[in-house]
Amino acid sequence: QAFFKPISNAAAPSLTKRHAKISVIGAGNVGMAIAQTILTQDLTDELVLVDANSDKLRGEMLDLQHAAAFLPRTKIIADVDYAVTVGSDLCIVTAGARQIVGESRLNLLHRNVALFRNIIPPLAKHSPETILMIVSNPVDVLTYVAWKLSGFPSNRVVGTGTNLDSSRFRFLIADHLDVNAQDVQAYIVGEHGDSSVALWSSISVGGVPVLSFLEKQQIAYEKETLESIHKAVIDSAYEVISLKGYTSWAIGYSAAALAKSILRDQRKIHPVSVLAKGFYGVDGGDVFLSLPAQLGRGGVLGVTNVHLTDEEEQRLRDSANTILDLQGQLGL
Ligand code: 6V0
Repeated sequence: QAFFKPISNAAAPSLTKRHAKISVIGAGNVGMAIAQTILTQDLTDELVLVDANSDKLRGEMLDLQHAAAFLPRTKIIADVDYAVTVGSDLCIVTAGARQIVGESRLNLLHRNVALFRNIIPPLAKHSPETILMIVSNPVDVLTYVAWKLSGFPSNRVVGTGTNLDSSRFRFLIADHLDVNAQDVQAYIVGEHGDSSVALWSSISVGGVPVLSFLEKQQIAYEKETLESIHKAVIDSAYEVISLKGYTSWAIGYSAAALAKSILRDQRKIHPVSVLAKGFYGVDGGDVFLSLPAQLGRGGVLGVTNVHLTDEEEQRLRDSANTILDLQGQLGL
């Protein structure tokens, strides 16, 4: 006896109904923060977790499943085998090796490239139409590596890049001016990390361009004050890591916001790592770095034409060269 008595003559469900599937690779601090934000924001019908550590993976899956009574209905599955990701609309890669004390950044990169050789080809094989979102660090270089290893068109490979740096930037500016961070439009572009570029010339609050407002009101502002806010953005990741060991919540929200723009075709503009060749004078080679890009169901739809000062454009090219230098040592 079935629990429900079926409705007689019910029509079969429409096969054209959208069914979204997101796979998160790496069930560590970052992968789980992303997974839980995706669940609470009701962004997908099916959430898949993949990790190399099967016990941790099963534990995380069960722990999330046990919240079913409080969450939008989502099928949560997990497996060490990539076959479970088949037909994903979006694959978010957070798997990464941890830096060993004394290890160089380059050595860590080589280890992460080796991991990506085991991760990206099976993802691409099981979901040839998917969009790849890379979170693992160094995110710009690894987004390039994922693009190369997947053979996907560049609009379907994106790195979370400076989306997180920009949200830290907006928080600090909002805190400084005592306004809502959602009213602050401000971008950090370039490399996610130390050589990132703050676009001061395009900051606005509630539609008011901040720098020209200050100039018109003849309010003196110190270049050092602005630079110290940018420096605080760069330092903030190191500070959180030194205090709690890793960062997770902000990258969780940041990646979920990108997932929403992509899967719901929001066509919002986010500073994310995209193939930057040909934009803003970046022409030294195939390099992924963050630019303000429009995201939708097709992935990266375009890059916006923000006005950059000569100094900002130069810094962006320097940021590109830093990444190209690293990439040149990979032999891909
Ligand atoms: P973590 O907690 O060590 O998790 C990494 C997970 O990856 C672990 O659960 C591993 O078992 C798993 N893993 C390792 N190898 C494989 C493999 N071959 N296949 C599947 N899973 C594997 O690290 P955490 O979650 O803190 O960080 C993950 C990555 O995100 C690191 O590279 C961070 O540097 C990076 N971050 C990137 C940010 C960004 O803004 N782009 C922000 C924060 C962290």
